[in-house]
Parts: sequence; structure tokens; C-alpha cells
Amino acid sequence: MSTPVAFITGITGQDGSYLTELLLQKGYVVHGLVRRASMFNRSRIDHLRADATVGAERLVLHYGDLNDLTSVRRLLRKILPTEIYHLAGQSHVGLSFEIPEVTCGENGMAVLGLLEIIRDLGHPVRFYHAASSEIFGRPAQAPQDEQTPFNPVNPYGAAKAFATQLCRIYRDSYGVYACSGIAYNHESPRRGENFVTRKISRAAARIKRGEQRELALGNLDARRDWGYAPEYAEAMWRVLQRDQPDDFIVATGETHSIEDFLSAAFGSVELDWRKHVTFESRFVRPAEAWNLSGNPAKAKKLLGWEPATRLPRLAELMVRADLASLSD
Ligand code: NDP
Ligand code: GDR
Repeated sequence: MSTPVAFITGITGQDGSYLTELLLQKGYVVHGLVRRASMFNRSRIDHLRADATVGAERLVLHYGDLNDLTSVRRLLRKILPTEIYHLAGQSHVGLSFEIPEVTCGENGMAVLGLLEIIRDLGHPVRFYHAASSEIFGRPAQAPQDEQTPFNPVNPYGAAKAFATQLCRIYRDSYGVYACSGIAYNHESPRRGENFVTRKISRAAARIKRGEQRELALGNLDARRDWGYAPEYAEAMWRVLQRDQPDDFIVATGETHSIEDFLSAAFGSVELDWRKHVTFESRFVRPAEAWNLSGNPAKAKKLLGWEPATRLPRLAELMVRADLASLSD
């Protein structure tokens, strides 16, 4: 069997880094798209680039940007990957109200552009689209499944809904092998520092060490279905291993409030979050999604995928990692 070749957009992000580790373990050659920044933005994959057992020929990085799909087309024509994992894009829901055009361009139109490239590629390739629970916004039913109607309430969710529907259209109309993993929140020590879980774990560690006193947050009543990111990378890979393309909910099915997460994170280092958390209105969004809880039954049945890590363990492992990094 020939060596599988993956192309990952968003390789420098949380999910991209875990997926790269997984695919390298499975013997893939991994090509990743890296955008140009004024400073190196590869800290999440530096350990892989330094790993002598991986080597430069098995992990290849290319400069590129979703706002320059001509260069991405050129790369794909040259690499001819067997699988594309499209994870790149502006991923902060709150910020999508502040930079809606960038958000919709990267999460919506860029997916359409990639589907067009794949349609013309003349080479069989499987395409994974990182869809989100935010496509459901304020759903009438909970938990949601693959049939739940889209009802996004922010620009990010609207763009992801557009892209999810386009994957279905290209699959049905042109036979493109395109799948959406409709993932609910997944977290890890590599989570960006302005997402609520990482903000909390980092603050708990810093307060414990005396480096910070307060943590300013927005809406504490919000509830989310939180899982552990490395397990979601495994689901992504499984989605593309099936003969027929399809969409899958990737979730734990359990929801918790921000207060629950605070309690688990601060509790793990014997702190009382109520003594440290303050309210800041700038973190409150113009509209908040609610009722988001995913039913992963289809993924369990057809992919053999099941989440293992949940609260409070998830919060604890994040705080522990933040404490360890402060000791470095
Ligand atoms: P991150 O924000 O950690 O990573 C996003 C990645 O996209 C980074 O590598 C970033 O590069 C890259 N990127 C952003 N804009 C561009 C661009 N214009 N051109 C090229 N690359 C770009 O996100 P996650 O890893 O958490 O999520 C991965 C995907 O899954 C995203 O599409 C997200 O919307 C989606 N998703 C995530 C969920 C989660 O809970 N994590 C749940 C559901 C969906 P750089 O490092 O330079 O910033
Ligand atoms: P989310 O994650 O919007 O669900 O998107 P985030 O961690 O940003 O927010 C979760 C909830 O916490 C509330 N909240 C705060 N959020 C942030 N970021 N900062 C705060 O200070 C704060 N205080 C309260 C928010 O209002 C919200 O209710 C994530 C991203 O990974 C998306 O890319 C992905 O699609 C979805 O998860 C599923």
C-alpha cells in the first residue's frame, strides 16, 4: 500500500497539532499550511519539527493563506494529497462579531474555494471540513444530531453553516468526498488563551503561584459540551476512513456551565473561584448560543468513536499543564 499523504490547513492551531501527531504515528506524510506572521507561530508543532524520528520529509510546511487560494491550489496540485483536513480559520466566536468579514471569508468562502479546487483536481482526495456546534446556535431540540436544522446566531456560526451545507451539495452534486465533523467545544493545554477554558486554567495556575489575583470573565451561566481535543483529532481521522463520505456529530453529550468549569479548575488547586472572578461586560456577546449539546450516537456506531475525558478531569489536566509551564 502506498504511503498516505495528508494536507492540513490550520496545522499550527490546537487541533492541527494533535492531528499531525496522530497522522505521523500512523505513518502518514503530513504537509501543513502555515501563514506568514511577524513572529513564528509554530510553537504547537515545534516538538514534532525537532523530533529526529519524524524528519523533514515526513512533516513538510508550506507558506500559504486562506485569503490566497491560488497558492493553495498550486500546492495541492503539486502535493496531490490523499486526505485534506481543513481546520484553518478565525475560530473565535465572540470576535466574529468584531471581524465578521474576515470570519465569513475564512470559514465560509474559503471552504467553497477549496471544494472548487478539489472538484477540478482530477485526483481522488478526501476532504474533512471542521464544522461546529455553532451551526445550531439556538436549536429547538437537545441534544442535537446530524438532522437538526441549522440556526446560527453569530457570524462564525453562519459561515460554518454555509460551509457545511456546501460540503453536502458538492458531495451530492459532484461526488466530491467531502465530510463535516460537527464538533462541539474541545479543549486542551494547547487551547488558545482567549477561549474561556484556557483563560480559566491559566488564571487558576497563576493565582495559585501568586502571579495574578483576579480573572475577568463575561457570561458565567453559559453551558457547553466540553471534550478533550486529542480525542477529537482521532474522530477527524476516523471520519475520512469510511468508504462513503458523511457528516458526524463529535461531542460528549454532557453539558456544564462556566461556573462548573471554574469550580473544577480552581478546586483542583484548592482555590475558591468566587474570591477571584470579576465580571467584565466586554466579554459578553451580542447574542449567546444556548442549548448546545451533541448526540454522538452516529459517531459511536459508525466510527467506533467515543469520548473518554470529561469534566472535572479535563479542567484538572489543563490547570496542571499550566502550573507545569509556569515552573519551567
Ligand atoms: P485554532 O484557532 O487553535 O487554530 C486555527 C488555525 O487556523 C491556526 O493554525 C491558524 O493559524 C489558522 N488560520 C487562521 N486563519 C488563517 C488563514 N487566513 N490562512 C491560513 N491559516 C489560518 O482553532 P482550533 O484548532 O481550536 O480549531 C480548528 C478548526 O475547528 C477551526 O476551523 C475551528 O473553527 C473548528 N472548530 C473548533 C472547535 C474547538 O472546540 N476547538 C469546535 C468546532 C469547530 P495561526 O496559528 O497562524 O493563527
Ligand atoms: P465558544 O468558546 O464560543 O463556545 O467557541 P469560548 O471558550 O470562547 O466561549 C464559551 C462560552 O464562555 C463564555 N464566556 C467567555 N468566553 C470567552 N472566550 N472569554 C470570556 O472571558 C468568557 N466569559 C464567558 C462565552 O460567552 C461562551 O458562552 C468554541 C470555539 O472553539 C469555536 O471555534 C467552536 O466552533 C466552538 O467552540 C464549538
